[in-house]
Amino acid sequence: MTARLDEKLELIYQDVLHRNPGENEFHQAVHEVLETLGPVLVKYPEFAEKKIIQRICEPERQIIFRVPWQDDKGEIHINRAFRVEFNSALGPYKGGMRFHPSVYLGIIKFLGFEQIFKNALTGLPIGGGKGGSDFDPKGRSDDEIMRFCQSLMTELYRHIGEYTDVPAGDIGVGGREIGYMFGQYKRITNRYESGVLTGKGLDWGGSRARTEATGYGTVFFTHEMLKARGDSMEGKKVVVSGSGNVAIYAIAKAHELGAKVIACSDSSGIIVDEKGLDLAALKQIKEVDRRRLSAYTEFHKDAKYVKGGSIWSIPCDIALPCATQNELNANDAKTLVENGCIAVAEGANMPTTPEGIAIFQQAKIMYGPGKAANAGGVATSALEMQQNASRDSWSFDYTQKRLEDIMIDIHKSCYETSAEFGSEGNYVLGANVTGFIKVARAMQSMGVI
Ligand code: NDP
Ligand code: 2IT
Repeated sequence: MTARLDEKLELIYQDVLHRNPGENEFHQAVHEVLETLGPVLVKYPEFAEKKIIQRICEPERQIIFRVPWQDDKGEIHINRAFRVEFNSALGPYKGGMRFHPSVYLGIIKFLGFEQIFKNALTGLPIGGGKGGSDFDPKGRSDDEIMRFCQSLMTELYRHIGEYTDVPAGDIGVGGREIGYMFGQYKRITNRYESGVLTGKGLDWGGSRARTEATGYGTVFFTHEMLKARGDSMEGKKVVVSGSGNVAIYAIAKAHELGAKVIACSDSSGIIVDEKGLDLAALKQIKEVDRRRLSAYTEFHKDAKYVKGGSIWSIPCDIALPCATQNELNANDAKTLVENGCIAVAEGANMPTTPEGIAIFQQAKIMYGPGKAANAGGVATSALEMQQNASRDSWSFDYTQKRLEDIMIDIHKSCYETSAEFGSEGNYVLGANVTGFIKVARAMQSMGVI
């Protein structure tokens, strides 16, 4: 970790380390928030008195369970799944499910912790939670995915509900998986409870613009950062990491706003297309055919595929990390700054290492942390819950406008908070402090629970 904590916060952090051994990503996420809370405790000593931070750092409930399933050959597999119900001060636990072989408790806890503050920033009534499994969906058939989702939901159903905990997608979990999980939930409970999951299909309770929301929201946020400095997305050269749900719709919106995205990636390699990435080809490869990104060169012979390497060595004006945690380190940050990058906004959760963040901040380039910049996904999930509760279905344009307004508001409140606490333009402080104060006030009102 880079910055030092003041004494009181260091004690809290040491306790978190002690109580959660080996959970490095969780430690990192907690440290990053604590680094910015010093001035908040000076202004609001009652939060320290009521031990709000200690309570926020301890999940309300952590569920770990076995998921047995059979592959197409009849072989039995055993995975482990998690749901961490972190904080329900502002509403039912809300956050995605991640299916990736790297998943363990520490990853789910870092994601759940971040989710508390992100969800608070949306201004909508949602608490923070996250779940997932170490299941690897790569190379699995549709039937295998279905059996896995059904087995997972056979345990998870008893812990979730429209007023309790509302899962959604994340890495490895999209519309297909939400469909299989919703089907099993409905079958077990005998309830058509639309609001129990978000990211549903448009024919059965899903919200228009939810698929696009995270990527679109990240670009709306980037645009706001630029506008605050009299600039815009128009004509900017952009690099986006990843090529999944978030990356694809970040690319789409960046193009719509007049920027040119020249590169994206997956965990195997990088595609560089100096003409600007072809969105239709990307969607065909990733969403329809579910292939690897290297297939892009079949569509564009002049595009370059680079196996491995860092995407951040490609010169750009704007960098949008949209793949995974800690994918952008100090060297990458240095290279980006040296190459003239003016803005970084995180579509992914915690993609920049603490050392990378310090370099962006020292260079005084615009840096929008994931909690703020990728909040459009969960915000639109909350809009899906609103539509479900009122048995309504909104148009794409109306939903997108609500999303855009929410991102504008998040940018504004982060900016204003950064100025109020003497660090104008520091969106890390702005996002953490704005989110924290909201949750802390609600917790204080509800007593010691
Ligand atoms: P997808 O599964 O759709 O796509 C993930 C992309 O990131 C893929 O291109 C994948 O490549 C790449 N990736 C994943 N893990 C790694 C890794 N270890 N190293 C390199 N590349 C990797 O997920 P999403 O697009 O939904 O999620 C991307 C990020 O955005 C995550 O951090 C997620 O938490 C965050 N996020 C998602 C939201 C949503 O609504 N979906 C909302 C807010 C944040 P490969 O195929 O090779 O694995
Ligand atoms: O990290 C995130 O905010 C998500 N994966 C989306 C969560 C949600 O409930 O839509």
